[in-house]
Amino acid sequence: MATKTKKSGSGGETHQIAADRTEVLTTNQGIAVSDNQNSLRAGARGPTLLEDFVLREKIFHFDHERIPERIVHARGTGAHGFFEATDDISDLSRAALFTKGEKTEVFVRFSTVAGGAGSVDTPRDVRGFAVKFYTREGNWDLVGNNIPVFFIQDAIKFPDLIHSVKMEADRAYPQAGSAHDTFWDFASLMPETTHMLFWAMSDRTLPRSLRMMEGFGIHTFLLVNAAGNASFVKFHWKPKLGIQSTIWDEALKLQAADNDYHRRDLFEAIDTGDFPEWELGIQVFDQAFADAQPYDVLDPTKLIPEGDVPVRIIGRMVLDRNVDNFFAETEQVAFCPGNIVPGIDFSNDPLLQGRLFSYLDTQKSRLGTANFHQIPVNAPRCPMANFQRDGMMQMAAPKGRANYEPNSLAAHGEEGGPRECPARGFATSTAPTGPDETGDKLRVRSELFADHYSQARMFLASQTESEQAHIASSFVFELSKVGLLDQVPGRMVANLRNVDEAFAKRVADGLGIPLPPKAPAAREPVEIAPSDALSIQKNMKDTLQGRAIGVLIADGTDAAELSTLIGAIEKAKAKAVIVAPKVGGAILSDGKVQKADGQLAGTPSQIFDAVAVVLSEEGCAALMNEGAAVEWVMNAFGHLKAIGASDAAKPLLDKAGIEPDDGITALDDGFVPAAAKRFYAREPGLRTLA
Ligand code: HDE
Repeated sequence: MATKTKKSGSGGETHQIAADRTEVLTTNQGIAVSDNQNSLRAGARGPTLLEDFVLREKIFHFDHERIPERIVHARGTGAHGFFEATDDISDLSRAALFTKGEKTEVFVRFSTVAGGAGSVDTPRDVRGFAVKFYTREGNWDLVGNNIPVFFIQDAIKFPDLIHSVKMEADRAYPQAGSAHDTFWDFASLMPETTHMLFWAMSDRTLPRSLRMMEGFGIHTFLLVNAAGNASFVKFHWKPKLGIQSTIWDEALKLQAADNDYHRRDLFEAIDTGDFPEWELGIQVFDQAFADAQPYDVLDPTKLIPEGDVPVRIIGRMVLDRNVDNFFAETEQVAFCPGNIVPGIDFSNDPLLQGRLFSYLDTQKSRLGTANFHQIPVNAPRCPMANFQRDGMMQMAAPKGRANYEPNSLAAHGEEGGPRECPARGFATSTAPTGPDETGDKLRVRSELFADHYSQARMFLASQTESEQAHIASSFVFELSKVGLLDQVPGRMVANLRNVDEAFAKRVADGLGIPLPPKAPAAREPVEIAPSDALSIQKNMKDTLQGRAIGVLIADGTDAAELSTLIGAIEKAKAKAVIVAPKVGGAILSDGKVQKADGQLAGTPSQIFDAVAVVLSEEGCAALMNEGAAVEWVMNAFGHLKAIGASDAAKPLLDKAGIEPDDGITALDDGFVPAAAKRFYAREPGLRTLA
């Protein structure tokens, strides 16, 4: 080996040797391992020797493979992509990433909030939507959620909120869910949670796919232009595939079918080139608008209705690359709302202000070092230079003596290091920050923060009848899981009376409790006009793109009928997933074997957006006694999905209790358009909703 090495000094030789050995298993010190099956022992039946450095190093490293999971948002999944600015907003912001046509690399992590890293993907929960933009002026982290408001108004309540919603302290359950005593105890004592509770109890917390949910920056931020003028801004992500949610019964069954439903969906979409895409929108407004509203724009439990300030689209984000390594990238990515670039600034939202401390702090605890910014997924893509030095796991080896500033080392012919740059640097804006910054030092909130109900009422009034029924039923379900604290459901309903009397009565009736006296409101609610933008059902896209259709076949299935159907599904840019009693497949009418993508017993219909049952008489007869086949059809019907069926499949549909409606079609041209919809009108005939 040495003979092949170019003699360019000892350093060059070292690298050459290392490169030659990439095929050889080595220890972390680069020493070749001769046997990776047996540890070193004194005789075949003797004790293992302490001197076995190969064994010791391997076990030592394994013992330390885990880092603390995130205290919230522990379960998540991430992907790489890019952001492209599509509109010129230089009048509003000087940020380079918003220059029309500019493309910026991004890393996105989606998450649930309450569950641990090993919990499931589909509980009723808020979803995190965190985006790291590696801009040419440094990293900007927009760390948002899929809901535009939050539970609390002040960072000081965050530990209480999270303690109450996570598994209970003594019994360590429930995992990943809010349907338990301590959460509702806290929520019912904190009327400021009311607006967010309505969102949380809606189908927003049951997204069909991470690719089909909206994202929000939640807080009011500032955009600052080159002249230093600031405007208020709210950030929105709008999914290209439209918003789509599941329903509660479906979400429960999804947990049984596939714990990894969302991460699998995202990974597979990117892997097959069906890249998820969102538009970035902004709502921009000024101080005069802010002053005229019946709510405070610094209050994170309030949104700005889109009817008052329309969302202007300024860019698009595409996720086009899966991670190479989950731990190195998704687990080690460190988002900090404090990472901001010139042209964007913080508002005085008291929740945001608290976050600016928390995220930097938590990274030290999770990643173990102040040098976490050197981990590749966190490192800026633009040059960085400063006088920060040393610390655990320092990977850089800065040369020279310049580790302080000011210095005059350059005058001595040495490297003096970087200098501040007022023209390019981040400068906190002088613009609207509120009138009270010179006031007394007080632990108080601004007056309008006391209105806890007006926007909850607006949200409820913006929903379809079916959505309102889902929200009422979720309140009933969750409060029915409150066990020992029997004062809690009544206290919650007493708060709900401030939002809507009929709704509160509905929840009380669903719980079978008397309507309690109305809770006194800290501030009387006002009427705010409903907004269609707040409803999922009013905004769903009739599209099959990005969706999956389950196609049930058995021996004897008509080959031509099947191939026409698959062609139509694929033409609509959806995935046809063949399901058969055996994964080896079924023998079709033409005698050929059609392999299945999933075995019936392990591929229930809840994982699909619509189903087709393509059976011959013989195949249907065989499936009539198959519980999984009857459930397959029954659940698709119960989850309000379209069912396309061949004539011969009718007995199976009858056995599953399927009643004809617009969603039950033949396998003709009617199926694909129906499959793009959900049939909410079917629901009242199927289950009792509150
Ligand atoms: Fe977070 N939050 N949060 N949060 N949050 C974290 O940071 C915190 C809040 C959000 O995929 C933690 O790195 C405080 C609002 C997302 O890695 C921690 C407060 C919103 C993620 C933390 C809030 C969020 C986090 C845990 C109240 C929506 C996951 C691990 C002042 C706008 C990011 C970590 C990822 C993660 C603190 C409130 C979104 C502990 C103190 C409001 C999407 O720092």
